[in-house]
Amino acid sequence: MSDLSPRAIFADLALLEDGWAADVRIILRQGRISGIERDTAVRAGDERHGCVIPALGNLHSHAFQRGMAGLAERRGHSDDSFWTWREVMYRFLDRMTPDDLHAVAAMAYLEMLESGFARVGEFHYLHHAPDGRAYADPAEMSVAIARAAAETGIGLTLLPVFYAHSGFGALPPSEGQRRFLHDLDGFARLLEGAGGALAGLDEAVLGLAPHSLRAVSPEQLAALESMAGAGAGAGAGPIHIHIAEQVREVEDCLAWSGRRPVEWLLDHAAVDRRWCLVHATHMTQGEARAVARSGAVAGLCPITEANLGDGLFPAGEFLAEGGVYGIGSDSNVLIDAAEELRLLEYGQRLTRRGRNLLADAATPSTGEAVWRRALDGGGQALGAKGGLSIGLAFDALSLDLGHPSLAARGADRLLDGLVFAAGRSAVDCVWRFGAQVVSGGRHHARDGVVRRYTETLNRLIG
Ligand code: NGQ
Ligand code: ZN
Repeated sequence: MSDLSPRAIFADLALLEDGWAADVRIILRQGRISGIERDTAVRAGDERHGCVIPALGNLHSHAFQRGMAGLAERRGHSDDSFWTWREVMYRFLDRMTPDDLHAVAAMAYLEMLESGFARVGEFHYLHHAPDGRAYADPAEMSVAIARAAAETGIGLTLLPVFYAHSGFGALPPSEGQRRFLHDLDGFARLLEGAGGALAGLDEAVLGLAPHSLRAVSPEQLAALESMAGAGAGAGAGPIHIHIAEQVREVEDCLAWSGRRPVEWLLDHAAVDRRWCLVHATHMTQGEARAVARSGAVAGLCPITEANLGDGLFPAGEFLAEGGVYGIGSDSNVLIDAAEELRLLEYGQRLTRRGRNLLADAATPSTGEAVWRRALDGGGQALGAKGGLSIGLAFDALSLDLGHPSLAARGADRLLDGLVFAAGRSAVDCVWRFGAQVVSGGRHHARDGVVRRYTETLNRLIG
């Protein structure tokens, strides 16, 4: 809900699009930034905060998986892997109703906001009823996602997922995948309904997502590309795809086509700035260079990639070529924007045996470098640019400067403190489209959302 009369946030320190500024008045009108004054004085009626920074976009989420966080951390009879985790995940989603999805997604979105994400890219593939049949309204589950976004106030980029096969070569889908499936006509109807589901939300964006090269045939991929609208024209939403996350996926793709997944995609689709390649973990130097040059965003999900044993993204090669990345919370096993960024840098440190590998000469603070890059990449991938500048939605957070990990720090050192030491515990207030939804690190609707979430889980797995 946006307010009609202008109001101002006064920040002793703010991270604006062109860098840090002191004594800043950010003037808000109808959810957006209508003016920015620097080196100015606080005025009566201003809301004052010590340090205000832009909130991030979370470019990859499967909200329902929040409900199984921690439930797949026990050793099974055979070797555990991504693929055995996926079996647990398929069992978890088996009985979820639209109301269950709403309850679980609201919990996930609330935690995203509390950690400093103001928008989510929901890679949404749980479309049909438990028996695999379409609901009377094909977009019923998309409506549940939109309700969770409305309830928590998070910005939504909805990415309805097309899913048809269980492996390369158009293999028939498995029983566990029955709730995900469409033909192209059915998917067109879903997209139409999903567009309607977003109607009441501020600045919602509709894109689409072929699930993975495993789940779509080459012909279907081409059809989806044209459904997404041509080129950079009006209404052309983002296109997201899971790719090259697991070594087995690379091997299966090679066996099927003689090409590696990223290589195959770049040869068969017009990959450009509208695309987000989720994970893109297993790339050769040549592939990393080609993705960087395409302008597509690499959608990195460090916590989930660690949790699932995926491997490490080749950040060195990719960034050397000017590649753009953003971050996503994917399986939502733990929701914390700062911790995603910390793990991204730590993965590089552990394998390359160096430090401050994601910073550069222009931005020597690693905390600031990763925050700003994730802001830009997330905005690009979600079709909604972020940042504190005139005309953009006011999606921002303030830091708790009383937090011990931030003591005696200013400007970029605050971001190093947030990313490397404090994590989400140093987030104080969060605003989305001008509305304050979090104070003192707590979302305003927390009690009710947690209660309903707990009841839902007791029913689903209790
Ligand atoms: C998903 N998640 O669709 O939820 C996938 C697992 C698959 C991640 N890849 C299923 N992290 O890729 O087949
Ligand atoms: Zn995913």
